Amino acid sequence: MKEKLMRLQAELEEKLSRAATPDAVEELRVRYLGKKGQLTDILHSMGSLSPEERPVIGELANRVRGAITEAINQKKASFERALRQKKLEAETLDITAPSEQIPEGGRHPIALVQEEIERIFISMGFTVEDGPEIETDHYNFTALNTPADHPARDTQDTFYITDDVLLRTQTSPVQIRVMEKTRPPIRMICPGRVYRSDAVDATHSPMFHQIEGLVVDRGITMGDLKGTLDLFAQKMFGAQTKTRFRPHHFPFTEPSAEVDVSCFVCGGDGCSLCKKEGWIEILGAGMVHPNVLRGCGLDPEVYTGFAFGLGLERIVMARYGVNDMRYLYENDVRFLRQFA
Ligand code: 2NM
Repeated sequence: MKEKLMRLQAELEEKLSRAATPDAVEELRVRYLGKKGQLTDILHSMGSLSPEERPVIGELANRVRGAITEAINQKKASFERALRQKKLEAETLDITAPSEQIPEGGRHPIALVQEEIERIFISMGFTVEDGPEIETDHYNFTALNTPADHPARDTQDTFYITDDVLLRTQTSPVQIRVMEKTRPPIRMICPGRVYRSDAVDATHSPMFHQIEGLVVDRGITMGDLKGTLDLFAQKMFGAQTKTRFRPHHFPFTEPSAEVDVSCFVCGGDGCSLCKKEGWIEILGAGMVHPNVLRGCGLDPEVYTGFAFGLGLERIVMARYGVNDMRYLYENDVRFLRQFA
């Protein structure tokens, strides 16, 4: 029986040395140490031994079991070590390797022009304000002296959410909100998105961007309006730029004007940009209507003001020679890259 045990150990150690996988080791463990394993068989047959032999063989059997268990565990551990080593090698990180090229974004041309205009007015002491794009009928129309039968109020022209709530058609409601809660002097511009029920084509979009301006104080005159817009036009389009005021009508200003700037391409001689006119229409403006001031709690006998509005898309298109407004919204990188 002693030889049997020694042979068993030698056999196991030999087989273990040739085991190539963790599964093969596990198979050996079951075969030698399992409930129906070979060592268990030998231990079961110990009943046939003499009382003198039993403790000696018993002790030997225990030592053999210990040795076999240890050999199997070590073999298993060596597989685990090898697997771990392989994993670590596969995960090796070269922190000195150059990174992949990260594509760099750029400003959208509308944002570029908006910020340029903001900087010009900030330099003249204006604040930049914003407000909700979803407005009430009161702020978008009534407070702006726009009568009930005015075409701008029609569902054909304005996106209504309810009878009373709508998408703002201009940014002037922001100015109403500022006049309601702050005392003059007020010098502000409000850039932002506005919405009109227009079909999309090369020059129309149901959403576009405006910047409106407002100055209210004692003694503000049409001369202040002209001086301010002249300076703006010169800073925006070049020192030689002239402005031209043509009489117009807006419900919220009186008098009102459309304002042209001399063409910054041809200087007024006539070219394809200005359609041989020499002038480009970019602004609407006027003296704030007394009804508007009064509605905001400002006495028109004490305070006067001027206001103006411009469409950003039109300026972007003229400035960069974009002939179709849809390019500004499609976000095709081949278009956008040109402004990066
Ligand atoms: C324009 C043209 C003329 C304007 C008027 C006001 C307010 F709130 F003071 F009444 N805000 N903006 C105005 C005046 C806007 O856009 C073409």
